Amino acid sequence: MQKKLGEDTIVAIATPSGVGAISIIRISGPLSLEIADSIFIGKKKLKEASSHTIHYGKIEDSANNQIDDVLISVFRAPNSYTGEDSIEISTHGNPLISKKIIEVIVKNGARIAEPGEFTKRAYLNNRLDLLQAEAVLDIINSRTEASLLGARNQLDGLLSGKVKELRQMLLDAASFIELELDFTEEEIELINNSELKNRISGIIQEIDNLLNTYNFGKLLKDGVNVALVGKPNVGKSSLLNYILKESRAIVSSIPGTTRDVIIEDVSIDGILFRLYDTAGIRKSENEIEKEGILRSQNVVKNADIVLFIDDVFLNGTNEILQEIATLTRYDRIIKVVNKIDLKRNCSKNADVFISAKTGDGIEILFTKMKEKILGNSIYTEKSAIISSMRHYNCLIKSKENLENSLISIEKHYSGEFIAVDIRNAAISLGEIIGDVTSDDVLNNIFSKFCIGK
Ligand SMILES: Nc1nc2c(ncn2[C@@H]2O[C@H](COP(=O)(O)OP(=O)(O)OP(=O)(O)O)[C@@H](O)[C@H]2O)c(=O)[nH]1
Ligand SMILES: [Mg+2]
Repeated sequence: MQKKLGEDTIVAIATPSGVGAISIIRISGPLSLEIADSIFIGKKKLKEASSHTIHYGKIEDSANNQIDDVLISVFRAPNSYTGEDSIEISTHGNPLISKKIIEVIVKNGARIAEPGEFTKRAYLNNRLDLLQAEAVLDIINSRTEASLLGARNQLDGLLSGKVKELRQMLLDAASFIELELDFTEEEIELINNSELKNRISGIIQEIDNLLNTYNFGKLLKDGVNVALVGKPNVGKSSLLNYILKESRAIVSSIPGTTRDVIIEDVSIDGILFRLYDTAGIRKSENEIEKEGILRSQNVVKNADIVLFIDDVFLNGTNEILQEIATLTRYDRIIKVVNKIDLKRNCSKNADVFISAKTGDGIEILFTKMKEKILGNSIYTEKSAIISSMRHYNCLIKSKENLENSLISIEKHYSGEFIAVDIRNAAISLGEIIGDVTSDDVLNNIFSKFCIGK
């Protein structure tokens, strides 16, 4: 797709709807300054203002009635977020004011921006690559420190840098092969097959490393689903309440207290965990309880981590553990024994012993939960991580092409075939940063943004 620049001037409110100290209206496009001048009464014309300056004045409607006094920031192309001439108008934070101002701006020649259109323009004007544009959305939507850091790194170009580096290595390899084809008469070998295989295998390894970060990256971004399951009365709801530091779920000594699934988010060391407190699992004839137990089982199926909770007393919990193991992967289960305040030397087999009453062992439980997420991934704050299905699919496509090229080398096919596979692999990597991207992909990405971004 040809990158084409926005020809019309767009406007939108950039701050959340509702009442606040100030609201900010954004205008971007070739007529930004002209349109702003047609409604703004200040000391001087904005047309004459230099970039990155702020101006105080009043905004009037078409009948010369004053709407508000405002501050206007001027950003001139190409040094603005979108890369175009842009204006930001700070008004008093009343939605009626911003609505009126946007109306007069539209009357004077701008049109209302589509969701994400400012960022789309930034991308089309090469202010950001596609990965960075997507990171802007992630930054806005991040709800924990960890996901914010991931998005921040992506905006800073950590992942773009990695992808570009791999793509360049592929293009170099393809060029060597193609160059060699030009010299076939002379029998010149610029790069021998085993060297080529090594290089490609090395790149596949790097792609695999990125692919391996996907689960982790997605969990950081979307949160980790944690099921609290076990027999009735073992203290699942008590544990939920302890972690949340509030009496969220009803706790009672009567088995079968919880029926509906109770869902609460909590951030532990910057990672978002979504806790699901569920109905205790047992054979029950009660219709409501039976429905509750069915729901518990569904929660287990969708959980990233299953806290299988038992207490120091109960026997015969193995049956339930076995049932749960049919609903999830065994390595997702953490076996927890609760109520150790009542019986110190419990001989049960578990990953962690806790008391939801005193809080004993709960820090260790948190550590185990984090270990389950981090797994073997070697994650440092400066690791390139992928968290989007789109990026994952592009990497898979690239890897498949490279694997084909390895087979072609193995079978001593002509260099043309090999080069085509390698170039295709490079194109798939290019799609991640948005070198070649269809309108559909772009629309899909930017439609997820809010208006004004
Ligand atoms: N001493 C002690 N009592 C606990 C502990 N955890 C829970 N309890 C008690 O155990 C009983 C059951 O606790 P709940 O949290 O309601 O148990 P549950 O697993 O949610 O039970 P259901 O919702 O019926 O499946 C209550 O009387 C709690 O006060 C603990 O660590 N120590
Ligand atoms: Mg309960």
